[in-house]
Amino acid sequence: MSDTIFDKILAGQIPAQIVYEDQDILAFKDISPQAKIHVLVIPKKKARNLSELQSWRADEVGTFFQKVAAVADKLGLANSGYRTVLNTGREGGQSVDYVHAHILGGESLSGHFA
Ligand code: DGP
Repeated sequence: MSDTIFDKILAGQIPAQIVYEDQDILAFKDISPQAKIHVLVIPKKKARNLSELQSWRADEVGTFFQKVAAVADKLGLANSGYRTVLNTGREGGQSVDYVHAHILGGESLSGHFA
């Protein structure tokens, strides 16, 4: 699997504004924010996209999604609410082939999808 920009952020080879990190995930600000708060969460165990998470153990997938929610809480979004997005593949609008959850919030988001 070739290195993506997110592999390089995870390896510390290029900078990012990290908002949270633990043994399982890294959360950092999106370089092109689509809302007042726009953070990306990646698992440290690499997968290209949501589809590939089917080959993970259920507890690994569960940990990832629990931690996405925990990052949203840490960002202060639990009460106000927020949007999570996972784009998969070309027609899904995925531009970086390293699975990542978008957390968007800090303002009222229009419509049902970004
Ligand atoms: P997606 O379209 O779902 O693959 O989203 C990829 C996101 O990654 C997009 O919103 C912009 C963001 N992004 C791309 N390159 C960088 C980067 O070098 N640093 C950061 N922090 N975000 C990036």
